[in-house]
Amino acid sequence: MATRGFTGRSRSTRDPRLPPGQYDTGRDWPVLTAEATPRLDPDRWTLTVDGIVEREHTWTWQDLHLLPQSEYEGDIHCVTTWSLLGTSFGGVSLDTLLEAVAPRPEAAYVFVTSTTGYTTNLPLEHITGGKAWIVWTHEGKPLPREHGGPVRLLVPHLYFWKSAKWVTKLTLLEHDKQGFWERNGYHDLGDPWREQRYQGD
Ligand SMILES: Nc1nc2c(c(=O)[nH]1)N[C@H]1C(S)=C(S)[C@@H](COP(=O)(O)O)O[C@H]1N2
Ligand SMILES: [Mo]
Repeated sequence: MATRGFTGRSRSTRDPRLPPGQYDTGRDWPVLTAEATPRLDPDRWTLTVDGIVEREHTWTWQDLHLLPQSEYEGDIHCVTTWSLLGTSFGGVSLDTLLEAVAPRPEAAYVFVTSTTGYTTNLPLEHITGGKAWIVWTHEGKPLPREHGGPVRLLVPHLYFWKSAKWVTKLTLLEHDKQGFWERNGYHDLGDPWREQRYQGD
């Protein structure tokens, strides 16, 4: 009886912010990097949005800071099963950048590239409508280098491998094109609430 009572209680106290199969990492934010961590000079770094757009555009670090700033407050979920709950990031909404380039109607996917060559892919509708950001602060402080500083992509409603660190280019495409982890078996969308960890999930 005691065991059943305990089981029932732990189930009912599971944090509703945790998607299935995830655990709360507490205050600890793990680092997951496939390549060597680059040392980027923000004054030489640029962000380009190109592909199927009316007018491709490149922003410098300074350009980005002149745009309306936007904050995300919420959770992030890594496919290796940790979630970091109730955290915050600051930067610009991707809606602001996409407004400037004006995606053409055929644009349906985005292929994301980091300065290191890391890549990932997302449906365009998953980075519009207040769902994705280019961020350079975490909890009000500059984004640490190992977490993608100076600048990373943040798409918190999908597994965190979509949130490319040291992002430098977003290319809008008509057809989906797999990135680094997707080619290695990870899911093309990666919705943590549907546990889309691997191709076929
Ligand atoms: N450039 C780059 N971005 C990346 C990765 C990477 O290896 N390289 N790993 C991804 C994965 S699998 C995760 S879980 C998160 C980890 O971000 P963090 O190290 O800041 O926790 O970054 C994603 N973005
Ligand atoms: Mo990850």
